[in-house]
Amino acid sequence: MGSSGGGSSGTGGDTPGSGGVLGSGGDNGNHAGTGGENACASCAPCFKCGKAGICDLDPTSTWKISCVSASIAATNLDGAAWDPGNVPNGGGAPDPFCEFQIHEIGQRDTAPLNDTFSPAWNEDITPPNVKFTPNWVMSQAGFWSILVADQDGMTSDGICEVFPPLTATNFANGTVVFSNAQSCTKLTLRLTCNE
Ligand SMILES: [Ca+2]
Repeated sequence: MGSSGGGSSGTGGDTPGSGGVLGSGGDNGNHAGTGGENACASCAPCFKCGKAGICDLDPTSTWKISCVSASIAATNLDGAAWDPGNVPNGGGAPDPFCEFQIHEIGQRDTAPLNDTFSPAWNEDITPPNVKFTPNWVMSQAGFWSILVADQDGMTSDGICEVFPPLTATNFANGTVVFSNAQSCTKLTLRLTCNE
């Protein structure tokens, strides 16, 4: 579509309009306006051209969430070693795993890593059976959490749990870092466009 009687003519459009041409940088003609003022440069996957001509988060796009890494305090909140010396993988350091959990939908865990205070999982923990979109995860704030726990055979000891209300800025940045949450001195998550 061309701008009708448009103000300043842009350049770079590929479709002549009546009385004008598409605005500069209009992507496939979708954002041609008078003078091209609403034109975006091409937007990255999971983002779309917003009103101000800036690429905004597409709230219906599909993402995945990964647990990247954590730094864990030397002892638990009671000041005790995570693992006593006489258990499998004992000797003080925990065997941490990271989990996305949400009420009534389920959970998804990383594998536990043996005997480490600085686990680097880099594993996808996107919850099962849902389309993980910004709209969905923002609507579920408070109902889901990220849990880091020490695997102790049939049971586990909590290390930290966070209930982040993710924001558009978090998605734009990609990396989400928590500091000093219970016994996690640091916990890093990553949001990745999955389209
Ligand atoms: Ca353990």
